[in-house]
Amino acid sequence: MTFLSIIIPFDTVERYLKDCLDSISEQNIDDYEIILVLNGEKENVNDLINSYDNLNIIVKSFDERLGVARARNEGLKMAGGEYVYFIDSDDYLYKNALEKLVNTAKATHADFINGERMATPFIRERFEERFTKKSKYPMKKGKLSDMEFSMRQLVGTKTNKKEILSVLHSLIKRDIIADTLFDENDRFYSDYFFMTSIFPRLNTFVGVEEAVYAKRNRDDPINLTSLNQEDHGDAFLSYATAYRDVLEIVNALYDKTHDEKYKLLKDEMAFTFFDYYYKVFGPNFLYSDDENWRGHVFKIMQEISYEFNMNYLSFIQKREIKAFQENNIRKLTRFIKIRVNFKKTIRVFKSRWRFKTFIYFRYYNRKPINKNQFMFASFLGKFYSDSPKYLYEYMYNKYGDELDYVWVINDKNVEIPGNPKKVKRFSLAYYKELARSKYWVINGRQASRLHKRDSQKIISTWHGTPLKKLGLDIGNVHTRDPNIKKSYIKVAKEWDYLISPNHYTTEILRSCFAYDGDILETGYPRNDILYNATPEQVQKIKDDLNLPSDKKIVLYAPTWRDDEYFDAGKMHFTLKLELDKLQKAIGDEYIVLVRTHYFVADKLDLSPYKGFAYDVCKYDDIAELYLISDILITDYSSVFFDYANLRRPILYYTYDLEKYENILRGFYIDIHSEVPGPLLKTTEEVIDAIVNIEDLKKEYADKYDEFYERFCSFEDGNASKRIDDAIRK
Ligand code: C2G
Repeated sequence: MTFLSIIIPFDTVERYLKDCLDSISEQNIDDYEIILVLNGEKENVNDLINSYDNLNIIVKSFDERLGVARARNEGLKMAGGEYVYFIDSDDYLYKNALEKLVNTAKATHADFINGERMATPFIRERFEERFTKKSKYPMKKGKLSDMEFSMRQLVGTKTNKKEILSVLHSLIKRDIIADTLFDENDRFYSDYFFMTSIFPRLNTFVGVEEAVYAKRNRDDPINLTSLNQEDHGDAFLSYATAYRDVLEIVNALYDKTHDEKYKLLKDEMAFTFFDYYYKVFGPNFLYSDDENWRGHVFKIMQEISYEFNMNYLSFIQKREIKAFQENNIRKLTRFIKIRVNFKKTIRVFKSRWRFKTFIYFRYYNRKPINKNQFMFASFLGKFYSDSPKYLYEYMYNKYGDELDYVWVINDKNVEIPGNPKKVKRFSLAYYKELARSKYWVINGRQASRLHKRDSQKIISTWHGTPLKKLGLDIGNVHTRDPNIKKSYIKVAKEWDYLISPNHYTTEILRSCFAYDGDILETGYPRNDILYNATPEQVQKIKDDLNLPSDKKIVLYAPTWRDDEYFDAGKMHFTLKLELDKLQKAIGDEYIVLVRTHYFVADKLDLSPYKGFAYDVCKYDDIAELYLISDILITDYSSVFFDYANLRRPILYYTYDLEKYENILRGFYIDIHSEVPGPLLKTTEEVIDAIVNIEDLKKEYADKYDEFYERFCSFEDGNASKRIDDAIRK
């Protein structure tokens, strides 16, 4: 008899399945079968599966989409192992995680063996890297018994509170499961009822330390929605309701059997739930004015409140829980208010940004506004560049000292004509100037915690004609903030003018930010220079950069990848363009300027290509780089829409097109047929294109004209003037 059956339901996202299978193949286990249930018609996945000839995979395919419960049931029907183990195809295991469970099973023959599940927004490599650094993970057993440790993980860990009784990452004896199945009608909570059904039959529990399962945050293709992403109020209600129902089942089991394990489980569940209520939903209760919702929550909380073990609670917490039991909403609200305000006050003094925000709202925002003051910021204060730069220069030339100007710039040594006041983003001076500037000119989203005052105006220039999906149009946003989409809407509501370079962008901006304010279809100030620059100016840019004058210039400006995330606003980037080959092939005639996206935090080492490849990542203004270059290589970055104003050749180095298009973002236009240059997959193809650039120009001439007409025809070097006319009217 096989020892272990691993059941994996697969719906979409092959790359995730690859992570999953890779992580299993790194476990040192034998005597197992992997039952992979393919949910719907899959073409490429077979190649992937076939590449694992070291794994014993049994594939069961279905033509229709089954849903996770049905897929697991199909797997269960085939599972012949002594133990069954469930893992989702988009999750993966930390090293040795399953191996540890299996070894424990072999040593103890326990009915139920589990390890810790951790939610993670990271791609696999980053997770491991981060996990290794953070000593506080995984859970430590401390004084807990095997059973307590196992129960705690069964109910939810500190990083993964909203999972009740998950079936994931546990070895369960096959004969105990017998013919129990998942409820196929229950899309979200099928785990709970499966677990509570088999629970009475489980006698021995073992929790294994440092056996970690990485649960991929949010973009869960099988369960589709995660509680995290739903509306907070509804999420809480469904969560609380499920909790109450499961608690009821466990309670009934305890009443019937007086078996200690049910009491343990119940206490753990109530404890986890209380923690969640106290930190997240108590405060929500306070802020909600939806009486219906409050009524429901109150009722459910009242029922659950009797389950809390009061010995674990503090004096204040006990009184709050009693308020539920006494049916006293007013008293409850008062308690929550006191503790929430107390916590807020403490927090203000605990972190610098909170303190500054506090000063901003309470002090600076009550001072008069300077109606002649403009505050400009580009790319989070990282650069003096983009449309804010060109609008500023236009206004400064026209109005001089009649107006007051402030620039948000993190490096105060950056030279800015006209000597405006410079402030570092999020410094105290920044908040002060923000509060008194009548106009904010920004090229992205302002921080959502800042609100402009009624008479302030925000001119949002945005920063590019979108190719890749933006804001609300993105299926799954890869960040750690579950409410990011709400924040997009809230932030855009504060804008007074939004600048658009073409009709196409206008429509997208309306939908991706649900924006219904004024849109000025003026073209981009940042592109004015592409029409107005003199040959002397262009030469000066080259000279300032110390570039050889006898070589032609290729600018390589790729965008960032949502999954290469390692910290807020910081991304990894791996250079896939093989510069050595490029240098060999075109080095006599060309040099290459390499410029990564401003989110990318990795530093490039171009020293091996000295005299051929130049690092221009820190150069402020990419428009100036456009002006000096003869060819642009990009991928999915909006840079090519601007570059097309110069009518110079554009190549697309899209080595990861499939992933980017289908998994990470999706595009607004058909990149395969609508862009004015070739999509290239390898360095060799890039070289070939550059060598034959004259032929390519001819080949793409008509497409380029069409493209120019559609995306660049508003531009004529006067966008800044048009904006100034409109806002100063
Ligand atoms: N940029 C740059 N260097 C790069 C890439 C981008 O200086 N290597 C600048 C360009 O001005 C570009 C802008 O940043 O237009 C936006 O970059 P994108 O690569 O398009 O990515 P993103 O910041 O996600 O902007 O609607 C705009 C885009 O769709 C979203």
